[in-house]
Amino acid sequence: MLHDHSRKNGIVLKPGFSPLDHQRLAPDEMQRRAQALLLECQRRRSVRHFSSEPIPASVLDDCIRIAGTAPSGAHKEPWTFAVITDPETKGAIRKAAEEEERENYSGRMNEEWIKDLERLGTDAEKPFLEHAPALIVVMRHAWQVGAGGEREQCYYTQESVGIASGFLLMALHHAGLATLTHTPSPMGFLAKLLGRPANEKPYLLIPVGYPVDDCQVPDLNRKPLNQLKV
Ligand code: IYR
Repeated sequence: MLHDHSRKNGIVLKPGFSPLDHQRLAPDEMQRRAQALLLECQRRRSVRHFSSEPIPASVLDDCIRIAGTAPSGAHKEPWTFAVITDPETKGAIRKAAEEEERENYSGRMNEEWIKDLERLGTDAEKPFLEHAPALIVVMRHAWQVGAGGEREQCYYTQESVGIASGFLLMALHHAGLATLTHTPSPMGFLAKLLGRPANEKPYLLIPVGYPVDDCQVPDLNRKPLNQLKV
């Protein structure tokens, strides 16, 4: 019934709904924006050599806010972002990650995997975990705890947290910061070290900072459109 509904800008609104704030762009402006973002994204690379120069905390905060705009199953927002800047915790993370990685490189990863990593020049040493001024551990909420302490379901958490992580990487790059998507494996030690509640599972570890001045990255090509679009 009409009298149940509110009116805004002449539009009858369903309860609990608001008008979409959509910006309709002219085609040439659409093209200009898509091109500009493409050029920016083409410059993004995974960086493994960070300067220890500090980064502005408020920039990091805004990038985390951007990650928080990602869509999520039933809008549960099944994520938190643990930011680590203190040297002791970074040192402890490096030590624990390197212990796991030594196992990985000396047997847990098979021959094909080791061979696939050759061109990246990686090994079990992870100095960037101490050099980068900030580490962000993306935490995936397998479930959540309601106001009354009851367990609440979350949905499509892998997809949701993956999308939020993509937003975060893009935001940090756009703000002029370098990142690495690091997945020390297994990541259980992070949950323990960070003292997060049992529903939060470490998903991705992202060192953030400025690259060292003489930073080099492996020569990689990206798939052209005719292999991306099928
Ligand atoms: N986690 C290890 C190995 C590693 C695995 C993949 I897949 C990479 O793309 C890069 C590294 C490490 O961090 O060295």
